[in-house]
Amino acid sequence: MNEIPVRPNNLEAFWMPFTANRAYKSSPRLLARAEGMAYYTNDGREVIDGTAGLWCVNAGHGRREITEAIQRQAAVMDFAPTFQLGHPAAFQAAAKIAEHTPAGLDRVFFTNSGSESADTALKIALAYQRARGESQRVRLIGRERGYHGVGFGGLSVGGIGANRKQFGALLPYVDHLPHTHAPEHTAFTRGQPAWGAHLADALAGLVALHGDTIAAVMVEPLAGSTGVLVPPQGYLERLRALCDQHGILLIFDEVITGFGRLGTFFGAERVGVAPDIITMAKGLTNAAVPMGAVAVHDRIYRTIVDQAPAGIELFHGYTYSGHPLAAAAAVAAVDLHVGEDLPGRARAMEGYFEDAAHSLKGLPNVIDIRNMGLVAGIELQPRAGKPTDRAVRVFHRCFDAGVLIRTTGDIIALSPPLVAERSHLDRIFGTLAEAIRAEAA
Ligand code: PXG
Repeated sequence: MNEIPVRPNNLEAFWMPFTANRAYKSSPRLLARAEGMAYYTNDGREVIDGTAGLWCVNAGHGRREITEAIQRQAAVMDFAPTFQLGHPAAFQAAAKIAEHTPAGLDRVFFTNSGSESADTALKIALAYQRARGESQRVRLIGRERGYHGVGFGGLSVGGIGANRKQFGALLPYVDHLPHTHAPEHTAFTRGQPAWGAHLADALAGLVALHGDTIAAVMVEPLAGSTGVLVPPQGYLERLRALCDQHGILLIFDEVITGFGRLGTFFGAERVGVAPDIITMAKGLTNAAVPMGAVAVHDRIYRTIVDQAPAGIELFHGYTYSGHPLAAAAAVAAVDLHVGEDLPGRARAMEGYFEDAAHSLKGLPNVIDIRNMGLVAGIELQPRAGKPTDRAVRVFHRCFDAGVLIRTTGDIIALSPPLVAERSHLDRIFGTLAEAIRAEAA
């Protein structure tokens, strides 16, 4: 059997994603092993995982239930097409997911990532509008600072300038709502800020501009990778009402907020707003095998499928849609979420987590702290003329002290596995506080 190399001797061939390749390769940090709440580096150091990998290992690392399900499935059947054929695990996984989606969203399309889920959801929205005789609805609305992955659809609807600027004009017929980041009104709010519901009214402005040509609006209920933007009270409700009023589909990108992160199975439940379509990935398999999915309202499925002529109803899909290993992992992951009530654990830990996050108030350069569920954003004053530098240095200090955090711009994002105990949170926030202090010294 081939051993996994602990110390690769050639770092050049792997063009690393979203990475400063030159800086990384001149001073690499390698992870070798993971278990429970921790990673272990290739030189054997423990690093407490304050970010659930990349917001995805919600049930904690190395869950035997998931690993064994994958092993069993690999031994029985490595691959089976889901184009015109099928296999039991994919149907089982879809049915299990549908048990936890908001009422009606019980048709599940499988993808391999959050990016593919975003593009799939947008395509389904367009196909739906066309199938119901509204083929003029070709416009897709996103939001500034939204992140929906890196495919052309999700990137176009997404609103992160840095991610877009290298790639030309992107999709036509896309427009954006304003973002909801407003520390001048909401700094140090616990949970959903009272200020900002009116920002949703920008959708009415876009309807005035574009008339009945809008197919769908896609937003993250809580925006994660853009720096933890918690939805203002009433904001998502207003978006929902405007979508209903104007025949527009509402898509929630729940790639981060799905699978317990906000203390409910999906974020929709926590915020009390039901979208028409939900995209997911990450926690769906606890990240043990890549998989994404799109949960679609039955009405949309029936409109596209039942009204189509005999034959293929939706010309879309991936070789690996519902891949047996991923489907087996998803079934096991959903079972873990239910069996261990991971959303309930997150809910029970939220108060302690919130207090710990807000205990950083008053530390040097901390200009905002925001939180919801087991997500916290800690915003630092950027260093003059050197944006991101302060946060990156805090990241390195934490990593060297045995805690993994995530930074975006000068915002630190924390999203520990939902199995975190108080002692882990103490260590994560204690180490972070030290690092922020040391960086100011
Ligand atoms: N939607 C949302 C809301 C996401 O957060 C994607 C789509 C894309 O998923 P894939 O599987 O294609 O990467 C994401 C991914 C970070 C970070 O540090 C966040 C993501 C990915 C990598 C890093 O915030 N989110």
